[in-house]
Amino acid sequence: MRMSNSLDLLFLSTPVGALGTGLGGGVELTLKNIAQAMQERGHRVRVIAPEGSQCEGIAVSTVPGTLQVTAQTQGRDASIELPPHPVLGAMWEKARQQQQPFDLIVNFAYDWLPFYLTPFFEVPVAHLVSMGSISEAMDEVILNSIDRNPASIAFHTRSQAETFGERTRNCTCLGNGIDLSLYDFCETPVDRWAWVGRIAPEKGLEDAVAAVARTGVALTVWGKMQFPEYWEDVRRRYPEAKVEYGGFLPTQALQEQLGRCRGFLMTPKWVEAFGNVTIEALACGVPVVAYRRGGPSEIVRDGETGWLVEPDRVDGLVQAIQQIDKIDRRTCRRQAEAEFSIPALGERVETWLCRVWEPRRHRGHGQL
Ligand code: HBI
Repeated sequence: MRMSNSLDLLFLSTPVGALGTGLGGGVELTLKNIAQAMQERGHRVRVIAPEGSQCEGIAVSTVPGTLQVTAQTQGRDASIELPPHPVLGAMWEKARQQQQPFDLIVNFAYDWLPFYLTPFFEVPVAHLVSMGSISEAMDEVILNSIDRNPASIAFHTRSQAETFGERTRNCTCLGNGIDLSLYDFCETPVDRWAWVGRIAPEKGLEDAVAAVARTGVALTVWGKMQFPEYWEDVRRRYPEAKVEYGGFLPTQALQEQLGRCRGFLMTPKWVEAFGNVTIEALACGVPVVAYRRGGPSEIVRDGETGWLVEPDRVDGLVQAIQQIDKIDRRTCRRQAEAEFSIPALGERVETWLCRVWEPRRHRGHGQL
């Protein structure tokens, strides 16, 4: 459905890192791709993000301040904390000051403050929740927002939404999308497997290394080296595994390397909200072997574009690795084109925002 009139959209980025540094993880690519998708559909987008942020082709205004601690390292009973001079507070103060000309604000931060501030804003605020349930405090503020305005909260996948309980059952699930023109289909792979993601315990790298140690295949790991001691520990536990670290690459270089791989391993220990790297692999024609857990389990078509493995079963990973040649690489690319292109994502996001947007009702004059 195409909107008769175009929207002025204000996107608020994650406060854990500047756009383009990789510190924001998947949500950096998500914000960039949704901004691109909405601009291609004739809407106007401006982004507010931490100092140092860059996002080509998108108007970004940056604010200084102390970065927010990442929520997934805080534990379920963690209190909500704001450091001195919080960039999160500065971003939302800027949004408050600049909100008037916009039809909608879209929040990409997985933080308490944006959800709490929503009813204080004159412009409607929509939230794209970028991770599964992590803490009581975040669950509470997200579920209260759903009670107040169910249309305003969107997730990436059903399994991610379900981690917050059944009160999310009517919420929109957007999947995700990538610019497929940046990903080249590779017909003939080399004898190498790939693992891509922030190198952090919730990503379960140890299982992928255990599986390649048992199959003898070569594995390259690409992504932000967030916890070097975790990397060293995994390497020490499986000294015989043929594993190398390929660094944190920008999309262009990553897709070149990733595309040549025979298969892609996804071994998340947490419920991955989506797993952008899953569709990046498919876009290059690389079959995906993933635990049947979270986002990837709703993306991979078992036996067609990869194999789904019982969670935490390394022997299941080993079997899938040994059967990877049964998957047709062209089918992988075709699924990415059908479901995960920028236009496909744009269609889903526009439909969602239509439901949140409301014609700016004439506001009374100071009525209580
Ligand atoms: N933690 N506090 C906080 N805020 C975020 O926006 C955030 C985070 N941790 C991880 C994260 N965002 C992204 O890497 C994921 O949402 C993809």
